[in-house]
Amino acid sequence: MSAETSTPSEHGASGTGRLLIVNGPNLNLLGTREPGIYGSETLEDIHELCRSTAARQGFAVDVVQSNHEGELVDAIQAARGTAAGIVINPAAYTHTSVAIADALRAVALPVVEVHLSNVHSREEFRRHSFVSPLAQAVIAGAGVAGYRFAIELLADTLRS
Ligand code: DHK
Repeated sequence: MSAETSTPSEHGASGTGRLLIVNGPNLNLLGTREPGIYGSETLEDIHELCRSTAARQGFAVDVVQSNHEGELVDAIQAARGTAAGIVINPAAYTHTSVAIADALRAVALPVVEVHLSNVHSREEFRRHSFVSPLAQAVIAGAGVAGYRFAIELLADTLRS
């Protein structure tokens, strides 16, 4: 698993000013992985976009990417008490993981689900998401900008 933390935001270290950005399997390969579908930006480009977007909104981010379902569950569980909201691209686990959906339900934080590609224009199996029923919003097909939209939406929600 790779995880990083950005500098604390103006909301201080209480945890209320932090967002958790979760990326699932194979997203570590972005930049070289099927660029016609997933674009040419790397995971680090996405992390940087998340940091700068969140900073403009007065939030800090913790980012995690893992190819392992249990590590993603652990990261989501750990967000209870440390994050105010979650942006998640569960990648292939979107379509298979009851465990990730249950972890998101358990922490009961606002969630925005992001997909780089338009999952509804692809194979049939990508149309079902275990996460969507508990997400505040689902952004698919906007490429890396989807992460920006998701953070802006979460920040709006958390301020209101
Ligand atoms: C990423 C993946 O790795 C796929 O398994 C999903 C998602 C779609 C995306 O578009 O970001 O089906």
